[in-house]
Amino acid sequence: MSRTDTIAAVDVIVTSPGRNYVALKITTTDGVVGWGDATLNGRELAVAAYLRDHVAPLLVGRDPARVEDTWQFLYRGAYWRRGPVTMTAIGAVDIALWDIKGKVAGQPVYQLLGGAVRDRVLSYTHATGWDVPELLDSVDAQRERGFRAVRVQTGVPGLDTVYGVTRGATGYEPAGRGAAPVVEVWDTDAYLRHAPGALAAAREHVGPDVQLLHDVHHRLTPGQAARLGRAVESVDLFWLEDVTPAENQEVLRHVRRHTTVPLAIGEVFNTIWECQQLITEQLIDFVRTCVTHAGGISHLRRIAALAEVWQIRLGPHGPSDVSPVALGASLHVGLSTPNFAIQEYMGYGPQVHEVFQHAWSYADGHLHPGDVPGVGVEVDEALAARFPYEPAYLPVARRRDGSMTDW
Ligand code: GCO
Ligand code: MG
Repeated sequence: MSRTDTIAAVDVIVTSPGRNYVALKITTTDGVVGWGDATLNGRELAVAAYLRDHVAPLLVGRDPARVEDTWQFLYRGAYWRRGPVTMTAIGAVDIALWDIKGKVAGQPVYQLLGGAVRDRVLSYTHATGWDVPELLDSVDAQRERGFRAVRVQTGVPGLDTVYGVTRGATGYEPAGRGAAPVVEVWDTDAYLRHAPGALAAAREHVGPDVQLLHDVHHRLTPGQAARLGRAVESVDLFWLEDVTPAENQEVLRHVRRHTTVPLAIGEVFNTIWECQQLITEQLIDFVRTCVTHAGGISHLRRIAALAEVWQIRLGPHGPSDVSPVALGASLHVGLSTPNFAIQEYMGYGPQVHEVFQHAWSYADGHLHPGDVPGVGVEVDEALAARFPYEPAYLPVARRRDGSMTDW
C-alpha cells in the first residue's frame, strides 16, 4: 500500500436475499475494497443509519491500515459506549479494514493473525423436530452431511411454536417478515417436563461419539436452570446454551453449584466487559460472542485472549442472521486462535450464496475460511440491489396468562 492510501468511500448496502442483511463496503483511494457485516436481526436499519450518518463521514480520509486505531476512535469517540447498534457498526468497520489489510498484503486474514493453529474449524449445525422421531431423523440427516456436532431442539407438547423448531424442509428462520413481531406462547413447565427426555433419546440414538448441544434461549430462572442441568447430565452435552437471561450474572453461581453441565453464553453480548465476570469467575465454559455484534475481529480476539487465561473456549454465534462475511471473519479467528472450540453454522439459502460469494467452505463437519487474500467474501452488488429490504422482526413471547417473557 502506498503511504498516501486513504479511505475514499464508505457505502452501506441493505439487501434481502431471503432475509435481511446489512453489508458495509469500504473503498480506498488505491481502489481496494473491504467488506464488513453489519446485520442486527430485526434492527437492521438502525445500524445502517448509524454507519451512514455517523461513521462513514468520519472514516473518509483515514488510513485504512490503522485498524486498531480506528476501532479505538469509533469506540471511545462515540462517548455513549457499547450496545448492540454501536458495536455492530464498529464490528462491520473492523471486519472491512481487516479485509483491506489482507488484500493489500496478499494474505488471508488468518495469516495476519499469526497463522493457522489448526487445519480446520469444527462446526455444529441445528437439528430440529416437533416430536422425538422427527428430531432423530433430523439428527441423522445432519450426520449424513458430515456433522459431528449437532444442536438438538424439539417441540414441546401443547405448544404450537417453540424456539429453534422449524416446520417444513427449510432451515430455521425465526424472524418473520411483516410489520410487527409474531406473538408466541411459552410454557416453561411443559418445556422442563419434555426436554430432558428428548435430549436423552437423542443421545441414545447417536451413541457416545457425536457432540450434542442444546439452546435454552434465555428462558429459565436459576433454579430451573440448575434442575435442567442436573436432569441432562447423563446426556453428556457439549454445552447447554443461554440457560438464563444473562444480565444478572451472579445468578449463574447457583446453576454452577448444582450441575457440571458445560454452559455457553454470550451471543447477545457486545463487548469484553459483558463477558468479564462470566469469564473471570468461571461461570461459563464457552463464550458465544459474535464477530459482527461484538466489535469485529479485533474485539473477538481480545475476548478470546481473556477467556484463554481462564481455560474458557470460544464457540461463536453463527446464525443465518449474520451474513457470510461474518462467518468468514469468524473462521479466520477460529483457524488462528488456540482456545477456539467450535463455530455455529446454520447454513444459508441459495440466494445468499449468490449475493455473498465466499471462499470459506464446509466439508466433513468442519469449516475453513479459504486462502484468498483478505476475509474472502465479496458481495455481488448488482444482485444485492435486486433484493430490497423487507421489514422483519424476531417473535416475542407471552406466557399462558398473557404476560411477556423472554423469547
Ligand atoms: C443461536 C441463536 C439464534 C438466535 C438468533 C436471533 O444460538 O443460533 O440463539 O438462533 O435466536 O440469532 O436473531
Ligand atoms: Mg443461541
